[in-house]
Amino acid sequence: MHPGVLDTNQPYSSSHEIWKGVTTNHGVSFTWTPITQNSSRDNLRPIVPPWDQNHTALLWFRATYNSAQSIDGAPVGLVDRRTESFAPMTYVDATTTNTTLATGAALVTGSGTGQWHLRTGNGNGGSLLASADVTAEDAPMLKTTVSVPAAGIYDVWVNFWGNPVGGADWRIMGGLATNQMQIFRQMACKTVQPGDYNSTLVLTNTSTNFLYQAYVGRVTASSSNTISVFVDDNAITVGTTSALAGNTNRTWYDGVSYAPVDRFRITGVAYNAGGSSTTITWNSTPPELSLTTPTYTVWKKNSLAEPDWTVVATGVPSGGTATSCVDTSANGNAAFYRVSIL
Ligand SMILES: [Ca+2]
Ligand SMILES: [Ca+2]
Repeated sequence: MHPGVLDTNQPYSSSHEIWKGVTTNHGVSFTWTPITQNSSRDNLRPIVPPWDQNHTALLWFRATYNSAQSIDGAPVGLVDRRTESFAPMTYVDATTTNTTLATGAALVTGSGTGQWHLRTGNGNGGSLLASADVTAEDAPMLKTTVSVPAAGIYDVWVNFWGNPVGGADWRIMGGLATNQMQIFRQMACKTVQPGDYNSTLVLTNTSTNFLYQAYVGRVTASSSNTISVFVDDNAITVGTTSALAGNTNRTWYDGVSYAPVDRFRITGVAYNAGGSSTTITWNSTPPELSLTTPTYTVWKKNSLAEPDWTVVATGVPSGGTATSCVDTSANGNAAFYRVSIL
């Protein structure tokens, strides 16, 4: 999926990017929008495996492809579920109040080797938890516990900082359980996009380092309405020696993000008596966050006993996280509506 022109939005390099092409005339022409952009590594070999009409996955790998025998890369992907709608992400800063050692012991920051350092003047909330940022070390695993608005299902991310220039390989480990820790490197993760959040975040310091997000999974919050996330540095050794590496593979842990998993559903129906119309509103996925650019069809029955649904509107594009349609045939009598994705 390449538009046939070189991407001109490249602050770091002319990396390979992935584009979405939409055709309405069987391939005579396409409208291209970027799936990836401003990448510091190449995005290669996209595939869309067969799934079903309500699910689409796009998988590829981000890599420096030196040769067929020498690749430094990571498999990444996006999953579209039409039964779910996008909800804005909430950021929670990691502090010594909501973060302890994974053992439950208090987090005591300091300058000692093997200890998390409170690095002030960077990140959100005015500080970061840093490890291996100067000297090689292995700081203990952390546990951050955040409160969510209600019991339910949430997608969860760890936010860390990275430097996309060559030679830097900042990373973090994260997971929802101590035995499910994954390594996340900035080169394979997405930079935080301000439009995805319900608050304003610090995204960069002097355009050198950037805030990244690492998806750690989906969790069902209990009735106590808390989510626990485990975080660690990634203490790696230099080559085949047992000496730990530092600096270039540092960890800067900033906080945790979550977003409720909301079902695709009608969220509001309002009858406007003066204008003899009804406004139907549903939650939707913003077009820029969708792999498939869905459009919606609104249907109506005046009685559930009627054999067929009547189309009120079709081809309605997503208006963002919420989309509305006005039924101008409303007459004040009872009506039933449904919305479908095409
Ligand atoms: Ca560690
Ligand atoms: Ca912070």
